[in-house]
Amino acid sequence: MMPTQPESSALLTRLLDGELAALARAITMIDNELPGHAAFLETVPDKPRTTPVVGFTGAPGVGKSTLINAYTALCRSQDRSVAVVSVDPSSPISGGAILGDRLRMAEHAQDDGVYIRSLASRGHLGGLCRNIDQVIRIIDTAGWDVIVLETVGTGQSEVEVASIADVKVVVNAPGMGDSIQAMKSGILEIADILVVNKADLPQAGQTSKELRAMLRLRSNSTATVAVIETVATSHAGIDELSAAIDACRSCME
Ligand SMILES: Nc1nc2c(ncn2[C@@H]2O[C@H](COP(=O)(O)OP(=O)(O)OP(=O)(O)O)[C@@H](O)[C@H]2O)c(=O)[nH]1
Ligand SMILES: [Mg+2]
Repeated sequence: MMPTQPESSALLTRLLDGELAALARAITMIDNELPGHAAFLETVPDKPRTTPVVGFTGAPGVGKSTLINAYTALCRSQDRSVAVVSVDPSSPISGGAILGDRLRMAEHAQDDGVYIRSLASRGHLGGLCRNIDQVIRIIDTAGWDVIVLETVGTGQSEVEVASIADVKVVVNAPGMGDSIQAMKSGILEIADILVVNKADLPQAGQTSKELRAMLRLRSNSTATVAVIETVATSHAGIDELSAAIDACRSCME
């Protein structure tokens, strides 16, 4: 059923009041293009976004969700609210992955200052990109302090999704030729910050060296890209990562 104009503005009022259920409802409407989503979006004030979007992308299993969990904990210790949006490219079969993300973020489950949402990409890149813009606009309108976007960086489409972020963190893990994989899919090209997660593993130093060597080969960029080693499971290196993210943000302002 089409929501009427008063229904749309009631949803907006609840959203502006910070009601989590209203945020969830609005995102579901937009993500699924439910009847009335366009009418609702028309009621949303058209103003420049003020909430920064920090994107974490990288190959499956490098530790993006664990890293986001640790970064979220740091933001919360600074009293910043965090909305996490995970875009899952393989969603029809990955209920398990989403469940896993929830487990990794479980320490924030009781915290009203953390909102976690998984979105399916359903293989429709254009639709996804259009909708994710609107999802981000809604979270910004709702007044969150930080938006974190998790995408699996395995192909060009995910690179495009990641490009929406103001600060792009590309996550790598030691061994497995991940850095080569990253370069092939073009994610190194968009990185503002390179993370070598799982720095507790023996080959981490080698992976950092390889990434720094690759950065030196890039001819089309003068910007310096930080390479930061982290152990997401023990929150090691997260202060440094957060400082690098903040430095990127202040460069943009
Ligand atoms: N040894 C070690 N393991 C880690 C570290 N960070 C994450 N892991 C483990 O790596 C596995 C994958 O972590 P996730 O955070 O789910 O990785 P992801 O990149 O979000 O995975 P997908 O969303 O499936 O692409 C989990 O078993 C984590 O516990 C780390 O710093 N060191
Ligand atoms: Mg994940």
